[in-house]
Amino acid sequence: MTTRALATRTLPSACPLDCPDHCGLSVEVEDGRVVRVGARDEGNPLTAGFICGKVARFQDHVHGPDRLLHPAVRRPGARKRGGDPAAFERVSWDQALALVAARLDEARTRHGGESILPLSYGGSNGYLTQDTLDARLFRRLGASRCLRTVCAAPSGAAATGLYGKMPGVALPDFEHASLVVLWGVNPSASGIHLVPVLDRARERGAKLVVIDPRRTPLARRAHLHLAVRPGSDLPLALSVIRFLFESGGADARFLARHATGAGTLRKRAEFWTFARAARACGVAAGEIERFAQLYAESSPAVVRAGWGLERNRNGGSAVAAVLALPAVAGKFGVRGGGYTLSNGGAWRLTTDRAAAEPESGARAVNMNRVGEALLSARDPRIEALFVYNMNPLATLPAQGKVRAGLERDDLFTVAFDQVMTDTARHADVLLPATTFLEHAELRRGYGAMTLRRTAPVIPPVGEARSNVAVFGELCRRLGLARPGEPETDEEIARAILSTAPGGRDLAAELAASDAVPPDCGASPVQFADSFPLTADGKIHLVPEALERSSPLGLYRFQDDPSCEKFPLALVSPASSRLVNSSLGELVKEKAAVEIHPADAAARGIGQGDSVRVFNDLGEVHCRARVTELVREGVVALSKGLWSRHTDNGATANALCPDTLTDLGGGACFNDARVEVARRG
Ligand SMILES: Nc1nc2c(c(=O)[nH]1)N[C@H]1C(S)=C(S)[C@@H](COP(=O)(O)OP(=O)(O)OC[C@H]3O[C@@H](n4cnc5c(=O)[nH]c(N)nc54)[C@H](O)[C@@H]3O)O[C@H]1N2
Ligand SMILES: Nc1nc2c(c(=O)[nH]1)N[C@H]1C(S)=C(S)[C@@H](COP(=O)(O)OP(=O)(O)OC[C@H]3O[C@@H](n4cnc5c(=O)[nH]c(N)nc54)[C@H](O)[C@@H]3O)O[C@H]1N2
Ligand SMILES: [Mo]
Repeated sequence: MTTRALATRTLPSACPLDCPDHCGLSVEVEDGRVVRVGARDEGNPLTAGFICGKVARFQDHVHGPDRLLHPAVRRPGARKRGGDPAAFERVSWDQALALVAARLDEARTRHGGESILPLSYGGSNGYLTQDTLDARLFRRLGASRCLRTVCAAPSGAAATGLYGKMPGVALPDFEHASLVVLWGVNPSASGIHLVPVLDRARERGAKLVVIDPRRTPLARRAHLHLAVRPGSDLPLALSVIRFLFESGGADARFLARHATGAGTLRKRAEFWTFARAARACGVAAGEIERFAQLYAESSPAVVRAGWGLERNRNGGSAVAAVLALPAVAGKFGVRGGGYTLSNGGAWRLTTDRAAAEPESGARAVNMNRVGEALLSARDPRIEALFVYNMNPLATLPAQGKVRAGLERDDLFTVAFDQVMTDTARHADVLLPATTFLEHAELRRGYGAMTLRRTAPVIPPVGEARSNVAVFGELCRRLGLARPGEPETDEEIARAILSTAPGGRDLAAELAASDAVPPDCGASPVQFADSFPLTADGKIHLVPEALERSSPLGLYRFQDDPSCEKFPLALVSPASSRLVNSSLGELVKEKAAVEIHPADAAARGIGQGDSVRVFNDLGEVHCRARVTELVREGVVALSKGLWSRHTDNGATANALCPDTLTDLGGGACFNDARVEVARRG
């Protein structure tokens, strides 16, 4: 037998997964298969040189045994309970789409469009894969509107209210800072390209402060680590604001010129002495004072706010207070000074023209309450659920309710995904989706300030189809397509790019260049190159809209929900193995809950013991990892785990309440309060 050397081709791509970094990728392809994914240096200096361990094995996701290769339908009579992955039989695309179209049409005719609920979030952050033809389909059907609040809703509300989502300090510019504050963010897992930048800053003498209940890898190297209790960032930030005003560290001239609401903010912060903040946060008052002084005296000082601080009852006000810090202290106007949250707002592109259909006035369903919505009888009841770009059973709060909803045998569920997820196992119809290596994409980073277009590097695996193809076809089958509307990837991309303000021809720029920067440039200095995008160009420290929508008013602290029965706070942060729940099929090891030695000892729990983590919502059976990496009173279990990763199939989300954040209707994952006990 002769072996033929296969030609290897190296093709460019870019990662659209939900991560700030937006890596350029170099993909090696052999015989239509991806064999290696590595870094590509052009276009985004932030990510040059290396990529994360997850995407470095993306070929195992693309060509792995869990990949959905063809459409399938639930066998007649096969119940949903238990989510048996063998309950499906293969059908053709024509059969699958005919069935989906018929059932959507039937739900609409018999119960009204609102009986249909599309459910999607950030599986791909690409512009083409969300809010384009899917929006056209569901808006024209009059379907219930899904509020995408599972992440960034409180942060987004705060950032919009205070600054109109002003672009932040570019991540490579952190190198110029003399103080970096990592607030509720763990770049070592969730955006790894910031780590070498921080190393360089430290080599130049920069100080690092980390505010996190866990001793993250960067907290271990920090000059100061404030291991706050989850949900207590608001008092912490307010105590620093109070200090700045009282000690002369507030920049009165800057505030007078660029901000409104400083007086009200000052009043609301007055109560928060270091001693009071220390009690709320569970850290020493002296440590808080050290931080406040360091912040007051350092410039350039940059705060990297993450998403860990938003996922609780005080999340919106906490983010607002943290973002107010650089305004109060006058930290803007120098390279490496200011704040960074999401830079997604640097791109003022919308998908409206691609959808070609205005948002409908149909009822809104907050995705954090989807379990509740699926189980409630409210009029009309949800009869058809269409899940795409999301794995809600693994990622939404109140997992018990979500599971019970998905187990409804009278609910018609479509799961459109790349692999057999926990959610997909409960579907009536499975539709196989392409990955970004198999379809065209257009994406901006939300950390890196770059926009890129990518072409597929391999043909679709099996019979997988792209979101654009599937939603376009469903529009046609349901008689909802209209001639002349954008339909192809190219037409949709052009429609989106044409929404660029200021008459920029982004399509032409992207044709000529690998990656293009936003209007403010790829490394703007705040208050030199980028200014608040609020209506009057000012910072609104107490925006009226936020004041009205927070339950107690902005910057008012709500106490910790722990109780005697459930004294431990459970946090469920990003892990370096998964992107949310994506790639979970590649993780073979079982999960462990991290618990502090003192908390473990008090419960007779030893290293590696089988434990039960529980509260009134549910319980998770897994191993214990006894470690000082979590503070006392806090336990940690990664987000995004699949049912296969625990002994009883439930994950952290089974313990997370479906209460909502003070702003934006966001998820309160880190308000989960639990007890842990040894099993067996
Ligand atoms: N590898 C990997 N990268 C990812 C993701 C992933 O799943 N895996 N997810 C992506 C997405 S969607 C997002 S939103 C980002 C999220 O990434 P990050 O912004 O880093 O957010 P989290 O991982 O949720 O939490 C960050 C840190 O906040 C801490 N924390 C928890 N509660 C609190 C609190 O109340 N106050 C403070 N100060 N800290 C708290 C946690 O211990 C954790 O170390 O990462 C993105 N990048
Ligand atoms: N306990 C706990 N849970 C959390 C969090 C937490 O802090 N704690 N954080 C949350 C956060 S930050 C977020 S952002 C959410 C995210 O939650 P999800 O949006 O559910 O994100 P993923 O788990 O990555 O699931 C995305 C799915 O979309 C699929 N997909 C990817 N690309 C495409 C495509 O082009 N077409 C189609 N049809 N499908 C595609 C992927 O295969 C994957 O199964 O999870 C949240 N869940
Ligand atoms: Mo997220």
